[in-house]
Amino acid sequence: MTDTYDTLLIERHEEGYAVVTLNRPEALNALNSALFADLAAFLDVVEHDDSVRCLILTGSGDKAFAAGADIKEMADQSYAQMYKANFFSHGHDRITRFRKPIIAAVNGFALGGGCELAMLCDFIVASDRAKFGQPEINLGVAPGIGGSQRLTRLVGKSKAMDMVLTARMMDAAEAERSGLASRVVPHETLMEEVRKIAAKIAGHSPLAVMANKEMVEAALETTLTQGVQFERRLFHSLFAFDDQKEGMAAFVEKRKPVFTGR
Ligand code: CO8
Repeated sequence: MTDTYDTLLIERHEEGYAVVTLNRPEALNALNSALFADLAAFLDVVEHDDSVRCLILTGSGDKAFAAGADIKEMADQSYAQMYKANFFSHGHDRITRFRKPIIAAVNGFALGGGCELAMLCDFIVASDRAKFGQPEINLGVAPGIGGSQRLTRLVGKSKAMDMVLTARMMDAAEAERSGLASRVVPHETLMEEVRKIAAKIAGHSPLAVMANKEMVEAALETTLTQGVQFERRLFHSLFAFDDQKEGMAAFVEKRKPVFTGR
């Protein structure tokens, strides 16, 4: 397996996770079609690779996670070109179909498409230097990779309106306070902290991890009653797996469980 991409750096770790680094530092990791194609291709590769049970997504360099969609690539596009290519929908949809957890390690600017990409991940751990924003209005446009919807669900209407209409940036502390980031850590220890989180997730039963992710995702798409019913049925189904027997037996026997993903 080569794991070689023009726009991504891939690092696999024996604890069961991989670090995916957006690697266009000269453009503050701006997201272009090639990058989304690479990311979709890598997700295809690791979706069925049992040695990778969690991903970390981060940006190269010290300044940005991603400073947005690539403005230079978009600037001269016509409506017909955008419509025909269904611009960025493939990348967006591929990420939403990915069944293993993705942690966004936001190491600097996460603006426009960069903020949207971070929100497409399962949760965001921010460096204390991170800055989040949806500044598309400055360019005469608007969010286009789900930002108006996901930001509103995460931080509520008032803050989302404030962000998209004024283009102001949120710092890491406000992002955590508002529910956009799950944790803020010192910039210098961001990757160390996120690696620990990824290793912890990778150590759980991969089936239980998948089910937990699926349940929380359902909360955004269903009524409470439907969501609780979905959770209950999925909970019951976990009793079909060896990992449930092992997890509960290990607790009773006061030992560490050995999960096999079966
Ligand atoms: N696209 C392309 N290039 C970029 C981008 C970008 N989004 N952001 C930065 N760069 C490039 C700069 O052009 C510059 O390149 P060069 O050296 O060749 O001039 C290099 O990165 C460094 O950037 P700066 O010199 O500007 O660095 P500063 O530290 O001065 O500023 C900022 C950092 C504040 C992050 C600044 O770069 C900035 O404002 N960037 C643009 C932020 C932005 O507007 N993002 C939103 C983009 S639009 C978007 O994301 C829409 C998403 C929806 C797409 C939907 C499709 C369906």
